[in-house]
Amino acid sequence: RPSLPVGASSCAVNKEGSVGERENCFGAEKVEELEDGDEDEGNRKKLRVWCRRHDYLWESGQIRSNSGEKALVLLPDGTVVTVPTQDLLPANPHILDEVDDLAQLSYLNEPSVLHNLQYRYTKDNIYSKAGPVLLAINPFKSVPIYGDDIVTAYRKNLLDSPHVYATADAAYKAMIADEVNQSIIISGESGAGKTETAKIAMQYLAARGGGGDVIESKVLQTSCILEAFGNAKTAMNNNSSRFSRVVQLAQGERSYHIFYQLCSGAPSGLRGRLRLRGASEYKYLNQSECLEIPNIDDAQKFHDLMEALDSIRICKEDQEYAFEMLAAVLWLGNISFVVTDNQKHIEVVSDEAVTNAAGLMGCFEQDLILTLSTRRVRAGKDEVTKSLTLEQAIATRDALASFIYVSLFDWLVEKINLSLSMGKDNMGCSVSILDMCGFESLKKNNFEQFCTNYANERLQQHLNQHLIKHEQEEYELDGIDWNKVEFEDNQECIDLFEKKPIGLMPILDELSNLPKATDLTFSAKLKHHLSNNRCFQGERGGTFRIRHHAGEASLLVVLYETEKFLEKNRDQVHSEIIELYASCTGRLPQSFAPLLKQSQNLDSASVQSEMSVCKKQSVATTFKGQLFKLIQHLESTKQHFICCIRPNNKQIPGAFEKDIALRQLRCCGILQVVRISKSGYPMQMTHQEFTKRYVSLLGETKDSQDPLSLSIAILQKFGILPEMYQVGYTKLYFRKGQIDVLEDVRKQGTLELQKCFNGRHACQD
Ligand code: AD9
Ligand code: MG
Repeated sequence: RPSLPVGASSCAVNKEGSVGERENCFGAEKVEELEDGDEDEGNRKKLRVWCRRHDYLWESGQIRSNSGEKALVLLPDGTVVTVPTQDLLPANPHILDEVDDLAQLSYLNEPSVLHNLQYRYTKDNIYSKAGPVLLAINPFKSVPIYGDDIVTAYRKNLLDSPHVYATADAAYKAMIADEVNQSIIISGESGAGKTETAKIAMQYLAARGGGGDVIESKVLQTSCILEAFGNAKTAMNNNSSRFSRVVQLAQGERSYHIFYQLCSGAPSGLRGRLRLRGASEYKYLNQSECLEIPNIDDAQKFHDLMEALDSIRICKEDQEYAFEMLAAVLWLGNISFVVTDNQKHIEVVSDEAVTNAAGLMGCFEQDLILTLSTRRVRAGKDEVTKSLTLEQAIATRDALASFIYVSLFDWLVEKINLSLSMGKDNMGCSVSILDMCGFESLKKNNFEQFCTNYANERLQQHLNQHLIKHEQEEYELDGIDWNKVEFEDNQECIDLFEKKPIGLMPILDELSNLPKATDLTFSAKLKHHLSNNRCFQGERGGTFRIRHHAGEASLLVVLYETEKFLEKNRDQVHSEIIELYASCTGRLPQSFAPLLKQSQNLDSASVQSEMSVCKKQSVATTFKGQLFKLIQHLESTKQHFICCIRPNNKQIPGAFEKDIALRQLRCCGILQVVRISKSGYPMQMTHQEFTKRYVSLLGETKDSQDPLSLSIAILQKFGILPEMYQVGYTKLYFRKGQIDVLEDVRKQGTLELQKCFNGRHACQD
């Protein structure tokens, strides 16, 4: 029987799955007292192990001999290598290669988990369970595991292998049974598959709960519309859920799909009315030298979009108004300026861009020109008109374009919600699906990535707290026996963003309020105040780095450039822009009257001496507030988790790169989640809840009996083994599947089952 010495403080997860004392990161297990019945060579048993060859590369092998500190290992290619024993980890027998829940692995360590997931992935088993979490590994190709037949199979419990359908089904059933709102939280980096997963979940819920084809198809069509207006091609994902990219694009990326779809798909009548050209003729679209996405037909997509808009009953007139606004945005981008008077003044070049933009918006050309080139300024009691600098004029033009796009998007969402709720009573319970823009680390990262990555840190913290921290804290507080699973959470990184007064966001807001502050003074201030922070590294020349998903295992160092951080965070909308938009005769501007009014009220309270701008909360602070509300909502629901993994950075099928997958698994603390699930108690009820639910199964009871003794009596009567549950101060904690038998008896309540059970009980006795 081979045995290897172990480090002083180590201990292992044994084959029964009990957890040792020290497991603070992946791979804390050591090869110890292992016996492998899987392979037999005569009488000599060979121990299957993983041996670390490079940082992430683990190779499988068999131990030939070991001398304590080192072992001779036979590799699959026939070579025998000497490996220090600290670089060895136990491997699972082959029979476990394909288990669909990582909790079923005997040995839970990095290489074993990766091996299992990769093995399954190569067989197109893209879904696996990690305890309570569904892991979804992006196949980057179509896999035949969706559609009506499979929906039906899950609905009828004919299939129960891990699947988004299974998760959606669990949420749906729990909503009906418990009358509690549910949520499905989908996390993962950019391109990991969140939006696709959300659509698959919607497809299932629409089929189950729609009550008719109409609502089902409407719900599904909304994705097509929201993606056209809210998704864009990025370096990481050709269909990335993004925000704020109307006026500036990084090289190789695209603006929102809808612009390209409109340019290539609009029928000739519409083209004429919108004075539309090809995408390559618009500056907002041609600046990034990327107009097309391989294998995507924008014209066809436009056709699909029109069908989707029809199906959710957005009338043709409204559709046309929306397209007018899109064309107005594109023409605005083509408006240019000339500098006159020794660089002091600018003038708007009077060309077709101005004419077309004004025409489409429904305002006078002269009004548009004035808004883009001048500003009213207070001088004492009087108001004078001042010419803008070139930089200010460009910023005003871009702000107007962004403002129109945001208004359009909000209008669209409102229309969709109206259409979906039509004639329906919305008082019932709900299943919410959370899909948001995923973590990004590009060559150049800016304010957008800053906000997106912050949101992902917050969501990650929520997941960690829910799945790792709270669960264990509860066990401890309720006084049950528990070996703690250690986990280094990302609080440090969250603090770096939020901590007042010297976190990234408070400093950003402070400088955004100072008219003279620049992106360079911002980065200098960050460097000055945050140099000692483990997650931060200030640099020269307006850049800084953040170590995301903080922790020793963190590999995610992202470089941010502060250029335009302050401007984007301020997102100033001058009162002239709002006035101009409100004066437009277009239907869309008109339907924004309430929003505009609100902005103007804010504005009148804050006319500044230099320029009149709408003083409002900064973008980062507003975003943070929305995020908090979102998390609060999630906490008020029963939560289901799906973690999407991107197996490679090239968006190609069949390539499972272990280091890339591993980093994402580490960030989500997947191994810790599985460990807790394996040795934890997924089913919990207070003594009172338990008694209320099952006391009738006892037959006669005495009034004087308290909930705890009643609970124990029920457990004993039904033969639930003591090692399968624990009694806390307030709750009872059950291992997986332990109360199923009680549920069966309770549900069916038949004498026969009771008799049958009594028989089994007698047998056990
Ligand atoms: V982002 O944070 O919005 O940038 P997501 O949403 O995580 O990102 P998305 O769902 O858009 O990623 O998936 C990226 C691409 O992967 C899709 O366009 C599909 O080509 C591919 N994908 C993802 N999931 C599946 C799937 N279950 N089946 C087939 C998939 N292809
Ligand atoms: Mg997405």
